[in-house]
Amino acid sequence: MTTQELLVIGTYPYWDMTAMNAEYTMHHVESDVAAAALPTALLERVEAIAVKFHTLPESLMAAMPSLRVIANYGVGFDNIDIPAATARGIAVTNTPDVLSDEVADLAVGMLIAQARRLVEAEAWVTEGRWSRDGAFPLQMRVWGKRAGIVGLGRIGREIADRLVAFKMDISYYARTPKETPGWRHYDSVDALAADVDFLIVALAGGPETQGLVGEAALHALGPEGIVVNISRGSTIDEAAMIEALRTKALGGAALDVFENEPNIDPRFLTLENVLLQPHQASATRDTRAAMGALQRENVAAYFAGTSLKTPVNPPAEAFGRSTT
Ligand code: 8YV
Repeated sequence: MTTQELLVIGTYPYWDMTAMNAEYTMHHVESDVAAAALPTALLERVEAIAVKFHTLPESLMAAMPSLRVIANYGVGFDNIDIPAATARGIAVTNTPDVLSDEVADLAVGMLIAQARRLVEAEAWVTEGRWSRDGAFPLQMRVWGKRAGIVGLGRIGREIADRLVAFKMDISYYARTPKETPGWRHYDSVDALAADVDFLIVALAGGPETQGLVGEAALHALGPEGIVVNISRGSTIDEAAMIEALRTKALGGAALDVFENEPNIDPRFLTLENVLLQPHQASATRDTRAAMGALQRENVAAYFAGTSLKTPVNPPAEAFGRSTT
């Protein structure tokens, strides 16, 4: 244990807790609300935070004048007020790349599960309907269909690569065209949705992508279409999606992310054309171990005064460790 102090916010696997506890004087709380209630003297001297899943509002940053680095567990950092952190000279880091394949795997799995109704098909067996009622109803083909990827970042690209192996025709929405093996670029989500069978949302969360997949896109996708979301609940207009699913204007949805997790809109539970997952796209032991390790590498780089591994706001060089 060193005298370097680390404020750890959130619920971590034991291996991360053990590692952080071995490397730092660790102050652990389960939430940002609990962090705000810590003794003032502690908050005033802590330079580094490791946060998982919880929000990090400006009010907490304001209560921590020595804070210089926030290491986020996760590639998405919409839980952190980045402009406020930048304005206060606080570096923010995330955990990209190490989870892209994992998230892409789940996206493809969810798409197949929804199109082929794997959950209902299993119930058909376990509830005795196979012997009682006969064959399970015919379902939708997956391979060879037209896929639209909304957001061709690291995760979107992994999803597209996998769908190529399913002989799909790939189109994507991005603000600017990317270098791809001939995939079609759209600068409008609505236009993309009109031209595909499956819409897979892989956008970064945050104000810029809030409701980017709206009612028009969901209706354009249509009664035979399926939307898959492994990004953030905020990227799809959730009320419009629930209504489109209810009226069957949209064929189906496979969702790993929601507004207001884990207290999701109860109307989702009344829909028969959805596959609902508990925000688990990156949640394998291997990938979560890699995410925790990368988060700690960022904290260690800060305390060593070296470049942060994966900074998300202005250059790590701008934020030296305080010498006081
Ligand atoms: C995690 C995620 O579930 O990386 C992300 O952005 O959404 C997920 O990998 C999240 O970080 C909470 O632990």
